[in-house]
Amino acid sequence: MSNLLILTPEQKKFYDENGFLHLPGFYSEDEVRALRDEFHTMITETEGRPKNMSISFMKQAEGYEIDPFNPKNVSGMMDHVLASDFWFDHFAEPRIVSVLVDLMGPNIDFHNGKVRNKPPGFKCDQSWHQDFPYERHSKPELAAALTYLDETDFEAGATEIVPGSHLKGEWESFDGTRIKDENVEEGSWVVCKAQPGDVAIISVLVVHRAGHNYTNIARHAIINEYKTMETVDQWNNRCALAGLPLARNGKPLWEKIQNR
Ligand SMILES: O=C(O)CCC(=O)C(=O)O
Repeated sequence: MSNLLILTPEQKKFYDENGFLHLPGFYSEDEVRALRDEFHTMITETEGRPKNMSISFMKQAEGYEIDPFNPKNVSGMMDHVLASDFWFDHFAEPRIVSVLVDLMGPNIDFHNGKVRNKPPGFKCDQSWHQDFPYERHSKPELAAALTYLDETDFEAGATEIVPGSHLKGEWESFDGTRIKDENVEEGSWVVCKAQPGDVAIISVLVVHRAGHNYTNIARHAIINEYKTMETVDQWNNRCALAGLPLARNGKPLWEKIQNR
């Protein structure tokens, strides 16, 4: 009998072997509508937000239009979880926390949350990387949950992932974080083609990169990261709500604030 809360044994095995797990349609159509509505409000009403919710805007790329869903061309936000109860519920809600319990163990804490958009013409210069050197802990027991709000295919900035790369530990980098293209074998990666409401969980050790967006439609995603209670921060994580306990002994701790 499986002790998993929400995932199938096959999904858990896939994650253990590949270092990521794509969960198509994790959010229902109604939930995606609510996510997109709230997201639109967050990226258009950017004034008067908490000071440590930092917001980045991308200059309109030459030859590309502005997507009316993202009229200010917001490319990123750190600590969007401070924006409203809705975004607290999004990272803390039992279903997503249950996924992390199934993948990482019974005691889960929040690590940090951000918005990661790819406006039309977005070029990713971050290259192949593992998240671990950016957020070092005593053990690599962290994972990111990417919630996609748009159809995101190869030419639209899809996330690219090297399956199984987490099993080789830390890869050599040329600047402390980024991995040279030639160290990633041609054809060894997969393109995570996503639909609105899909979630991808990626291990902190899996090699991945964000693609470029060659379309006139902006691509929007939320990236919430989680850690085990047992791994200790060595990065000096000052992100909002870092370390907040989310599950203990295999039980998610928070109900939706908005249902109360
Ligand atoms: O935006 C993406 O597709 C990937 C994000 C990423 O590489 C990261 O945040 O480390």
